[in-house]
Amino acid sequence: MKTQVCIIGAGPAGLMLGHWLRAEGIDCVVLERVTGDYVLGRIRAGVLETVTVDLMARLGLDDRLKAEGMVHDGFNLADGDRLIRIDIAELTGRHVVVYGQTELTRDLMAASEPRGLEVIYEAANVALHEIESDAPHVTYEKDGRTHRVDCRIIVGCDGFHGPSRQAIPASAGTAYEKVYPFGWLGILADVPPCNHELIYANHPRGFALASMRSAERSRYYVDVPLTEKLEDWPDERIWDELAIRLGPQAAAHIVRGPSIEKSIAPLRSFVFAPMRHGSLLLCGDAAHIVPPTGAKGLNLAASDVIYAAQALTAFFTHGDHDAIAGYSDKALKRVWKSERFSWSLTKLMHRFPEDGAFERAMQVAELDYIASSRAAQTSIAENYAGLPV
Ligand code: RFL
Ligand code: PHB
Repeated sequence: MKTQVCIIGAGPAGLMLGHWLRAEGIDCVVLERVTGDYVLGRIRAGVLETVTVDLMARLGLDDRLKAEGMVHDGFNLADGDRLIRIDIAELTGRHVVVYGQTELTRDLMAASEPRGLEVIYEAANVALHEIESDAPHVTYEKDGRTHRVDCRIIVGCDGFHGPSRQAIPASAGTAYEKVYPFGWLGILADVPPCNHELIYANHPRGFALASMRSAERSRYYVDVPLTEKLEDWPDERIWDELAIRLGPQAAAHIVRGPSIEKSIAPLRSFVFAPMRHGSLLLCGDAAHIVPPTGAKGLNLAASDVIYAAQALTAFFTHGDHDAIAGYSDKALKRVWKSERFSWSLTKLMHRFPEDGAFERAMQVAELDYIASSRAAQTSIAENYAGLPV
């Protein structure tokens, strides 16, 4: 097969990019390792910045997002009995939208066939070749045969563990990494949320987050040591822990119910720079990971897609090589700011095992400052709502 752009990975980054390129009349194909159902089975992000909402609108795929997405004008930081509300709308004139990554991916998937975006699921052993040349190719196996895709550009949208970043020689870039000593244990349940806005809580027993997917579906998290096993966390233990960590006010409104999904996700900050090598561009989790505390992962994938799509459009329609060359610097500027925000909110809201009384005093002082300063709240609000693209 011959095409202009071969996209690896049909998560949100790969599908958003594929739809944009198709709309520009650029030929592309998307290769995905697993089935569509498997992709939809992953429960991940829940909070969309304006950048992601606007991208779905630009793609003309926001009907359900507009109808079902929940507009949130604020969120809360809890520390003991204190609840600090960050009024995003009042401080920035903006808001975020609660709409699950699963639903966003479903909307992108449903539009693929009608719009002529070719997505090949269950493509095994995807491998990248000659990425330093102007004529790279990708091979994969399906139905017992080896297939080859010849293209001009490869875009790696294949997440943290995919083959794209690994195809870049280690000497051609730098990997920046911080691994945190805990993971988030998440529970999804068909019960009404305990609060109409998100609550991020810092409690002596650890972190907790109350989030949601709809008025009838809740998503909660508690942080746990990386050594914890899922089987040691029956639903009741998670509900008990949430009731303690989220504080008495929220606990009074928690409705318990059976989990429909439960998983532990490790926390990591990671950036690979540059995000381009030869004819290969990286987008989304393939290039960077943030801890989920700022809800930035999916939104960063969206901003990468915008920069990559603009560069590829300029390249294929006007032969603009500089656009491709400039992609990484442009994307990384926004990536690093989201990395900083996610890291700082993680440090503020979690109890690290290595921390002592001094570090805890710093958290209390920072939360005091945030509670009393409009400037501090504005800074948090504008980062949470999303920095400009
Ligand atoms: P994805 O969603 O990981 O999609 C990558 C796709 O590439 C496919 N793939 C391959 N395809 C072909 N050949 C191969 N060899 C391949 N290897 C992998 C995969 O099957 C997959 O379909 O990356 P993308 O598109 O960059 O999107 C990024 C977001 O998914 C991610 O940033 C967020 O979900 C991060 N994240 C969260 N972000 C939030 O903002 N809030 C959250 O609550 C939140 N929770 C999470 C998360 C990420 C998690 N991961 C990665 C384990 C919870 C988890 C568990
Ligand atoms: C979620 O609803 O899954 C969620 C919300 C906010 C975060 C992380 C996860 O910061």
